Amino acid sequence: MKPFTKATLALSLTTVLLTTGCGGVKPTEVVAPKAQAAAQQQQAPENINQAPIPMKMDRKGTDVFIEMTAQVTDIQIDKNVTYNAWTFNGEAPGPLVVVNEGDTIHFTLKNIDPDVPHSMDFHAVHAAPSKKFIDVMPNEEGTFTYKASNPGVFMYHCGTKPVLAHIANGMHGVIIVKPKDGYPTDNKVDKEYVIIQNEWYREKDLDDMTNGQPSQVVFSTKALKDGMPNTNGDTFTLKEKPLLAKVGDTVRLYINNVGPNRVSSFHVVGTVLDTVYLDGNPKNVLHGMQTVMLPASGGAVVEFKVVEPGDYTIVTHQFNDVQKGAAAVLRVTEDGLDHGGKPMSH
Ligand SMILES: [Cu+2]
Repeated sequence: MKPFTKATLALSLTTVLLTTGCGGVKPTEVVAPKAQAAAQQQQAPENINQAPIPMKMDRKGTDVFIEMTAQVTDIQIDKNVTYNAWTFNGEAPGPLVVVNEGDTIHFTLKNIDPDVPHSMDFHAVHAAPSKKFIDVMPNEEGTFTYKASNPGVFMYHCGTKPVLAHIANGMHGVIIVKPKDGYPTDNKVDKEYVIIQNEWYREKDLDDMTNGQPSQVVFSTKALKDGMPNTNGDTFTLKEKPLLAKVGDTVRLYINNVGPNRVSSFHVVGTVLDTVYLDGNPKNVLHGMQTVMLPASGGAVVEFKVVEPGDYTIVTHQFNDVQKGAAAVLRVTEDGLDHGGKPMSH
């Protein structure tokens, strides 16, 4: 893949220099030594590939302790394309975070990327970004506390400047804040999955991210429970390994479009979205929607009944993005099991 261009390198290194002023965990560490050396030599840091470190999550009453790791890890995004991504925990999108409305989140970010500062911006919280979304320097960690007071399906992302580079390089994910009284339709739901849309540009090419078009637009799913599928954002996995449901099921999808740039026109071919909670808030309820628009970072909970066996394609109705990969298949069978066969695609 294409390495850093000189221009993007210069920008990202300038950023290292600029952002270090606004408060790392240990302000004495001003610039990552390797990045400084690279700046002097006008060379990009060498690609590294750090093995995924799982997210840690612990609960004591309504206090939730979450530890995530910013790391550089190769992610397969297309059949023959690997992206040397900036990630949370070696996944892109990052690991799914699920908390309850009213929880207090004690969030620790460990940054093992040896070259670049990273940070965490949770859209689910009220917090001063200049205090709680600040950069964590390479090989350091920072802990931040905030309350999850609003239910919903929210984006999280690295907020280090230039934010576009950090999100487009893979530092995005979803946090679900479960409503304290649940959703009015909870007892009707038989199956539930998470679907996330993101797009990929030329590797670490800030000019392409800023002025170009994505090379891939992709869907992924994240496990709500152990044993459920958990994928990175790629062009093929959710077409080749369909999500499953049974005839008569009401299916709920927690959806989010983490962008960074594209809008998603979320649509499930062959169904009407019977109930939609915009941004996943039970108060934002809509009925009978064909397509739900997800702005960059926007989320929703969508529910629909599947009445006939067959393959139902999940798309963004912006079909140029489907051409670039954005489709997944929901396979509906009489018994809810997969009996094989090539899924229908769009
Ligand atoms: Cu970052």
